[in-house]
Amino acid sequence: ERRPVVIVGAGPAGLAVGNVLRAASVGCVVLEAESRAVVERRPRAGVVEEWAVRALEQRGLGEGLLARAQRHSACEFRFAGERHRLEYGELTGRHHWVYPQPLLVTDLVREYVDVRGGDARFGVRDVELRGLETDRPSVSYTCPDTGERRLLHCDFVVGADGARGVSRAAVPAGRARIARHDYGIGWLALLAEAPPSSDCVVFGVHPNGFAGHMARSPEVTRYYLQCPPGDDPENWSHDRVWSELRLRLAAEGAPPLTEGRLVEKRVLDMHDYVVEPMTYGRLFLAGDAAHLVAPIAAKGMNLALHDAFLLADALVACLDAGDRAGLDGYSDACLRRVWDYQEFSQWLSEVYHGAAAGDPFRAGTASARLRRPFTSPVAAAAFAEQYLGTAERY
Ligand code: RFL
Repeated sequence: ERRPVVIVGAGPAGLAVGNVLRAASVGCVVLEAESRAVVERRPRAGVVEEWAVRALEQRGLGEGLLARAQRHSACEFRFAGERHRLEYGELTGRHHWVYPQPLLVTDLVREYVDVRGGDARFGVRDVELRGLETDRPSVSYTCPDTGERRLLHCDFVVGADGARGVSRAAVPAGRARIARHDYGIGWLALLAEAPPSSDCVVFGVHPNGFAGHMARSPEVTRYYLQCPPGDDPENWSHDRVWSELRLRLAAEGAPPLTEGRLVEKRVLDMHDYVVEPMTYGRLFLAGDAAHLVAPIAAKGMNLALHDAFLLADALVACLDAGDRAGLDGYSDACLRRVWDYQEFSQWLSEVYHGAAAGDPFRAGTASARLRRPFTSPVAAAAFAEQYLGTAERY
């Protein structure tokens, strides 16, 4: 079998690429290790930046999001028993959209498979990439039902198989640099069957550690609690979680938290990596396969979409018109935004975690950093711009 483009991974990155290629009538196939049902249900991100909303809309992929997402225009920091609200919508004229990742992925799968007639093969195993440095790369995999081995010849491979995929590993050592950063902290990521307890995202900065509150839907709220890296989620009983959330998110005049059953409870070890360049021969990495950004500033899915749209346009230009400029500039263009977002996450991490670092000097500087946007309008505007992501390209 032959297809111009093989896409490995049906997450936001792979599906966005597939949709744009289908709209341009470029032949492609998406190979996904999980079933369609699993991919459509995996809870993760929920914050989409305005430029990404516009980019989805321009590609005919924003209908579900625009109909159902909540538009947010402010966030709130709580520290020293006080509430400080940052109206980023007023400061920049731009917003965040809260739309759970499973809903976006469901929209993208439906559009790709059911509307645009795209070829997606779910449940495939043992994906292997070959000949990436030649003009005739190929991808092989095992079929879920028959156990038969299949081979796909192609012109380009899109490695969009996330942090634990095989694409990144197909780049030989010495052909790409992997820059890593470990925050040395954990976050207990929680999903509660409880309505949000605020109309906006809330960040609690407390000597016991960071706590976060993020609406996901009228019925479900995501919470985070800073914890030691590698901590066992079983150490966090229902009562311990809610009493720690109440403590770390306490502030004068704050409405009480609405408790609910915890339907997800996992510890994330907060770390980042960046693969440079994001290409190797005819392999183009996109999304978490190329760069992981700890969920400190809710950037990961946005970066995945940014890569995907750049890459899809570049592939169409190359395959339709023989124009390679987009593919040649792909890695540099993505990495500018990637490093910008990594830097902001690192900056914000100190705001969140400095108070609990056990070091009075760090606690002092973190507190100064935290207060600055609430005392200087210029600092507030700078924060808002980075929090929302630059609108530069879309
Ligand atoms: P994905 O979504 O991981 O999709 C990769 C797909 O590839 C499949 N796969 C394979 N398929 C075939 N063969 C193989 N060998 C394969 N190996 C893997 C996988 O099954 C999967 O379907 O990567 P993609 O598309 O790059 O998208 C990245 C985003 O999912 C990720 O950055 C975000 O979820 C990060 N993130 C957040 N990002 C935001 O922008 N805003 C947020 O609010 C936000 N919150 C979060 C997050 C990530 C979290 N976790 C779980 C780390 C909150 C959490 C808790």
